[in-house]
Amino acid sequence: MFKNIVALVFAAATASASLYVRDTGSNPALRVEQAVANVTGNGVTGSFNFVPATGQTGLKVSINVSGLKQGLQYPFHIHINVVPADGNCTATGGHLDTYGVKTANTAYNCDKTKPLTTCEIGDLAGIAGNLTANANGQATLTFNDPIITFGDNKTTILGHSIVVHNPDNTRLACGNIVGYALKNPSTPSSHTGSSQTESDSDSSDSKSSGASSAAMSAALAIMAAAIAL
Ligand SMILES: [Cu+2]
Repeated sequence: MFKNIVALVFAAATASASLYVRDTGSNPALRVEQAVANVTGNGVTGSFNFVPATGQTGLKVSINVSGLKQGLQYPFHIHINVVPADGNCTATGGHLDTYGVKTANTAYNCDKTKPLTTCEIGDLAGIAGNLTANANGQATLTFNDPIITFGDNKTTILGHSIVVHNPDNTRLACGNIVGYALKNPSTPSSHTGSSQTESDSDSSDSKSSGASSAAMSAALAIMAAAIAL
């Protein structure tokens, strides 16, 4: 069992570059497992990494942005439109607000304890707080957002973009959110539910799928690290 996990983790590590395909849904057999937005603009660069949150709804967001000024507050959001080829952050339009929270509340005040009813879906800084840079001009932040997903039409982050704003709210840097799927999904149970129809077989199925999950997690971590570099 542990030998298998170790072997799978090594396989995942060496094959991670080819394990993933950039995909946002044209092939239903490919399911997005993580998404990344690399933001650039005005000397600022950064990465926003999204993976399913553990043990709760939504996604875990890991942010690392460089080129900021120490101590200042930088808001950041999911904006509706993609960044065009010329990199113009203004072209990304407004914040993702599928449920119309902002238009319904004349005095908008995102309360992170009630995100669904008081926050625009795209108001990530409203839920997690603004980015604040250290002495090296770098800001890191990790949080769970309970609303956003890779799947549901109303809550998906795919097909949108990330914008980091200056403290005065002008647009500083931006990048598109790109989904990544496993190229060869190897465990049918997570896609077809076959583990339920085969429940009278012994427990070896669940063990092997657990090993695959461990390998997948390792591959995702490696992928995230590779993208962050
Ligand atoms: Cu914004």
